[in-house]
Amino acid sequence: MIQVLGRLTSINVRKLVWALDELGEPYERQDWGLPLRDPNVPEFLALNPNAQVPVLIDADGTTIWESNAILVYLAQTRGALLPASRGELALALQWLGWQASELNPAWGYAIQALMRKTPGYDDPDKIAGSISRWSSKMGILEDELAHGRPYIAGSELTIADIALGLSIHRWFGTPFDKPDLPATKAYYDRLRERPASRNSLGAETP
Ligand SMILES: N[C@@H](CCC(=O)N[C@@H](CS)C(=O)NCC(=O)O)C(=O)O
Repeated sequence: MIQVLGRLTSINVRKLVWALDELGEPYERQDWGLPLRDPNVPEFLALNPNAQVPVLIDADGTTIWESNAILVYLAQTRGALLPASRGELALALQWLGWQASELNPAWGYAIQALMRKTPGYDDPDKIAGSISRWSSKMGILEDELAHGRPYIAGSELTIADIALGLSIHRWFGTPFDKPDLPATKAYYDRLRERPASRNSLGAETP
């Protein structure tokens, strides 16, 4: 059976859980990651030298880290959650890459300050700067979603929607004054209606 290594409080682990639930694939999950189980041990580092979760071990022993690469692997090996047309496939991969390289880095300081309440993250200018960068990226997503397609790459859910959905869950779950993003809210509600998203978008930790 597929093994998922990573705590469910991790946004990146929840990507895999959601994708596997969409695929109807049974899996076992182990609670690796701080504070539950320190990944800085030889047993874990042999699987992922970055000491980060998630790691996926497929039934045939194939072992992968990097959550978005794992999403692509699951979609390709199971023949689902990626569009068949080249144009839509490119769009899905575009938004998948954007989620990791543009959107997520924007919230770094704000999440430490407002969600995790990490000591030392209390500089009002830095909090405001992070919120401003985060809001600006969310504005890009809002403009795209305002075009009216039900999912980011077309009419069907793809792995890009899973990655974006988790980032949006974090946006709505973090306490600060937010600009109104009606298309994003409608998209988020659509994603939350999917039974397979419950274990991921239903999580209290944004
Ligand atoms: N780029 C990596 C980032 C992974 C990552 O940042 N994982 C965090 C949790 S979200 C982690 O492992 N933190 C250390 C820990 O939990 O012990 C991915 O997308 O898989």
